[in-house]
Amino acid sequence: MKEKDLKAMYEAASRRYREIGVDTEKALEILKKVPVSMHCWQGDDVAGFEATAGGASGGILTTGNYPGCARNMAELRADIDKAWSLIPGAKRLNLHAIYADYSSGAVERDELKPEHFDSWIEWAKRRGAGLDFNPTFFGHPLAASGLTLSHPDAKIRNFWIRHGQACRRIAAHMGKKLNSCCVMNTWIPDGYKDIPADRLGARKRLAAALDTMLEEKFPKKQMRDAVESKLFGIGCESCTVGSSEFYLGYAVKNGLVLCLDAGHFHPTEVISDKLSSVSLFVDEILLHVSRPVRWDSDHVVILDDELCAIAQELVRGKLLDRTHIGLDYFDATINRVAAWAIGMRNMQKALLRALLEPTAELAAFEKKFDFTSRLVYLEELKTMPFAAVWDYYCLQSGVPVGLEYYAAIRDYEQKVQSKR
Ligand code: RNT
Ligand code: ZN
Repeated sequence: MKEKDLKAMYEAASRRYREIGVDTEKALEILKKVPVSMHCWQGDDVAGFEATAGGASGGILTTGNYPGCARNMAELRADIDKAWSLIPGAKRLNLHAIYADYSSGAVERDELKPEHFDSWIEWAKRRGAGLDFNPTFFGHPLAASGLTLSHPDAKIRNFWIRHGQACRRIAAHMGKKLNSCCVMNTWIPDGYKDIPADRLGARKRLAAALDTMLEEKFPKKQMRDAVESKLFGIGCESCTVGSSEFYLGYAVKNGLVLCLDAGHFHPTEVISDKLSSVSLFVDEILLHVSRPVRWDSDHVVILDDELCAIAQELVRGKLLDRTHIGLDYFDATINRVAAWAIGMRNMQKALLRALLEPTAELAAFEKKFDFTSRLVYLEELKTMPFAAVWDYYCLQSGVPVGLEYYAAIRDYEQKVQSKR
């Protein structure tokens, strides 16, 4: 579509929104500054760069064998760059420990040093992006039993504690070097397939291990710790040691960031409804925006009702300043750069839609028990010319508008990915 037409459509849309008291320019100003942290692991099916790639385990798995998967650091970086050229707005990159730069030689996970991420830090600096980080408590022989930080054998438990400690130092280093707080998220796969005899014992061990792992203090400007709960995983259906209650309690007690993964609750529970509650008891929230289909399947994030509801809660509850938005899914049945671009663009579309609501008016209707007006407005909002504002935003941000971004991916697939 011609630039002139896109602009004209935007002007008309802007007038429509003004009629209901919404300033599209203001919405775009806010949107531009909300960073979304893109998960590096969609690019290579959670394989990482360790010599003996363990891949995902502990209840998470990537399915599919779409050709063109990134096989090394250079390819992964090239793919991220391609994806980022198609995504408007502020971006961060979310790394896992297994994506260390091992060019100076292999090391065990408990021996990882900040230096192993210097080339990523340089990479991020050149792109003006921040980094987030995750210790990797899966895909390793010492995680094969299904227990890591809650393992009854102190030798194994301590290995994982040392890994966590090493990762916290790396996260602080990233935050310091990039002058942007690095959120380090701890997720462990620990759990039991069948009914355990001592749930409490395992949870006591996890709490004590986390206490040790978190002993070293770092300035909040450099790094913050987040903890991520889960309901169940394949192979640990009966008990997950790091349950929702466990980590909510642990985060509140220890002043940590609470991570809410959209796929980690009972299928009829939604994290959009949890944001306002937890925001009263933790100062910051980390989101793992994902799409569970019947289970924690980690499908590509689409612009569905729950995604819009999450964004609405962030905007309506004024939570954008204290929520770190990250994506977490892995689909190997489609082009992996497309998987990133689709999810990242959708997250931003959802935020834009939420920012284009007359938030105060809607709340005022509700306060007066005028539920009719509330419903009429909410329904009419769904067919307001949101797309024209989004297209204009892409144009303004110098990224392809509409289906044009797919043309760029097809071209990249043909010239680069298909040759791998
Ligand atoms: C697993 C968790 C976790 C992982 C990533 C790779 O169920 O969601 O966040 O997906 O750390
Ligand atoms: Zn997650």
